[in-house]
Amino acid sequence: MFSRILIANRGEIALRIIRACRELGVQSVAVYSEADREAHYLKLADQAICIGPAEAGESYLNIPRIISAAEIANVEAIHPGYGFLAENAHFAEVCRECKITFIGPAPESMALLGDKVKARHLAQKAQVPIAAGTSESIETEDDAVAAAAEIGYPVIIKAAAGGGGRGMRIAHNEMSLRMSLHGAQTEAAKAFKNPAVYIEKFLEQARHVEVQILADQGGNAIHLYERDCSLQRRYQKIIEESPCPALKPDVREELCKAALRLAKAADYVNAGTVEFLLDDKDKFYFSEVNTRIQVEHPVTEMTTGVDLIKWQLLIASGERLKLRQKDIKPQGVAIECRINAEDPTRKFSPSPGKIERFVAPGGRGVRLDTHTYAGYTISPYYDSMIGKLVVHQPTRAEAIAVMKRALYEFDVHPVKTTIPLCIEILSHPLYVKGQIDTGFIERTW
Ligand code: MV4
Repeated sequence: MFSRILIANRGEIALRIIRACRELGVQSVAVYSEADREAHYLKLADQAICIGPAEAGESYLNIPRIISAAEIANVEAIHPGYGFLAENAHFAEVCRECKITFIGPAPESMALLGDKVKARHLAQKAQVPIAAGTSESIETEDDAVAAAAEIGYPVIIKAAAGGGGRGMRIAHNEMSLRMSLHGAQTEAAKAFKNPAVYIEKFLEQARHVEVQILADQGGNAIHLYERDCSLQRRYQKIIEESPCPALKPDVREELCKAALRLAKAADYVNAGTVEFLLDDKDKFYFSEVNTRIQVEHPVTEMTTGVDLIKWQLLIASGERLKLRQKDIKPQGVAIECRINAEDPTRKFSPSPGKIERFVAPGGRGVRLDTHTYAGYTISPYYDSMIGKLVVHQPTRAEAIAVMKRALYEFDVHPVKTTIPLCIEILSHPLYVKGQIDTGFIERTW
């Protein structure tokens, strides 16, 4: 195992990784921007290094500054967390050149899976179903219209270098496709420095189901079953749960096996997530691979009892998975609510500022992952998530009841949060029945 690692991230995930390091006897080096100078989790790390101003481009996204901090602290490895540099294959390459272990996949598998057109080809090769769509990127309106005529409307335009919803456009007919193409290309160019887009059949009212996997450097890979992440708003997840309430046992086995075939075809090493869309006829289609630890990983930790961050460190340090597939026996139901500092009366715009009162919920089967507390000031520079509330109970009905109770207890003031929205969703009859899909939030609120 490593003796010292650097955490190239901030907030609750930095704290989550610091905690795992402490438990493993690994020294942790935190980095921070000037905006995060006062954060309490920095005191829990063995060392903390300022890497620049608040703007992410000059701190958490700045490769030379992160590498300099890693050199000064003499670390063996860097954990990127999620967001920022976590899926940047160039950063992983720079780490390799500097002889620092990147706690994640090889740059080659990140680059392969980061290109969604190549990832679709790989899925086909691995006999993983994909939605009808173009096999190459599309440049002109006429090519887009010809492709859509074959696929059938509605279609969805996706950025080849994208993911997570940015640069996506849905078109229900030729005119809207023609009108959307250029905007999607421009948005993709701006967000990902690559204008390439491709087109897929848009699956309406599908569920977003993702499979958690762990793969070691010796070619061993296991899955840790699925999470249902259908409840999203503008491609931001709000509530995630496991197991997916709609998945039949035989479909679940096929889905998880398909995820492993794809991971193996990509020579994947690390924790990872294979995303699928599941339609109302129990058919699933590969969507993308997330080559990082995800925000919602605690859902799977609760149902399987496996510490995913510890396994990321063990795998990166060269250890083999001692977990076998047959040892993974998910128990009960876990639900996660993301607590964002957002104002629902202002279209959920970020609501930064000082938290004056912070009374955290607790009790049986309740886990709160947060870096915040009374007196903490939420910075306007970074995303608005201030924590994740996760419950684990024997049944879904009990998990919903405990989550609602915990959300009622949770008192954050005067910053506005998504706590009331989460309570509303958990009280909705369709949510209670598990009848949710990717369009549910936008249709209902
Ligand atoms: C789709 C889709 C329907 N059909 N692809 C969104 C994030 C990215 N990871 C994949 N996403 C989707 N891809 C096809 N062919 C639906 C989504 C989707 C979604 C779409 C609209 C509104 C909310 C959504 C929430 C999750 C996924």
